Amino acid sequence: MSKERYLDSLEIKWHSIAIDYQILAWSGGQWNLLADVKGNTQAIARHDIASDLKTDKLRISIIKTTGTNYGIREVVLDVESLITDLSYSDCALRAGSYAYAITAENILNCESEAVVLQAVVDPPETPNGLRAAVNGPDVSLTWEHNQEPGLLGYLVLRNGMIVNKEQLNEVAAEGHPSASSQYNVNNNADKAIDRDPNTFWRSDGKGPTTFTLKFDAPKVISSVRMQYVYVAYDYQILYREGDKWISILDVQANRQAEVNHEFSYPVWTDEIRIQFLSGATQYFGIRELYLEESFLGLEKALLDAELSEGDLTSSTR
Ligand SMILES: [Ca+2]
Repeated sequence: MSKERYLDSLEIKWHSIAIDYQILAWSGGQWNLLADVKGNTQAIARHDIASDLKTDKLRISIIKTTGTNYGIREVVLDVESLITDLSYSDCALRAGSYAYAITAENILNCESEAVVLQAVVDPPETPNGLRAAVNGPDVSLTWEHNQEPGLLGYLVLRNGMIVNKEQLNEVAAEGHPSASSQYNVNNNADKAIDRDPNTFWRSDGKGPTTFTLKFDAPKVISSVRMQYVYVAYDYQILYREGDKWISILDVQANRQAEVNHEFSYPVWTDEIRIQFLSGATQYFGIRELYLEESFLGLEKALLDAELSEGDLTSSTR
C-alpha cells in the first residue's frame, strides 16, 4: 500500500490451501501479528482485523500447506472507510460508559488529533410497585409495566435464582455457530444446530477444540444440552463478558452421549463457548446443541394476570 491505512478485513483466495499461517502488519518499526491461523481448510479464507494498527505493509507468512507448493490466487484487502456524514448512530449498546473519539483524515492519510467524548447509556428503569400477596403456600407477585423503548420483558428471581423454568426458550438456532476446526465441509459447525440428528459437527481431531455460538444481541443463558456423536470427556463451558471468556462450568470425566448442563447461575452474554479438552476418540462431535434462555418474555408476563398489570398499548416483541 502506498499510504498507511487502518485495515478492516482481508480475504485470501488460496491456490494450494495453507493450513497454518500468520498475517502480520508493519507498524512502529516492527512486524505485528494480526492473525495466527491454525488448521485452516478453506480455499477462501476471510479474516476480520480487529486491530487498530495503521499500516502500509502486510505480510502473509505460510507455515504449513496441504501441498508441496505455495500459491495464492488473490488477496483482497478492505481498509476502514471514512464517513463524510456529520453524524453516526451507535445502536443497541448495553448499559455502561463509552469513550468515543473522532479524528479527521485528509487525502494524504494524515490524521488529526482526536477529540474525545464520554457517553453514558443507562439500564432500563427499575420496575415499580412490586407487591406480594401470600395465600397459603402461593405467592403472587404484581408490578407496574414500564413503557420504555426497547424493553423486552421481566425476569423473576427467587432467592437470587431465576424462576419460571417452564418458560425457557430454546435459542441455539438464533446464534451463529463456529468451531476452531472441522473434519470437512459436511461436518461444519452449522450441523450442530440444524435439528437433524443425522448430521453433526466434527472436529479435525488435532488437539483441544472450541465450539462457539455467537448471538446478535446478549441473552440470559441458563443451560446447554448436547447430543454427542463423539463423546467429550473433559471440557469447559465459557461465556463472553467484554474481552474476557469466563468459565461457568467445568466438566470432568463425562461418559454420557446426551448431556444437560444447567448453570449454577444464568449468564447474560452474546457468546457461549465450549472448550473441548479430551474425549472418547481424537475427534469431538456434536449432533445437536440446545441453549436455553431463561427469560420471562413481556407477552407471557402480560398474558398472566397474576404477574403483571397496567395498560399495554403496543407490544415491544
Ligand atoms: Ca445435526
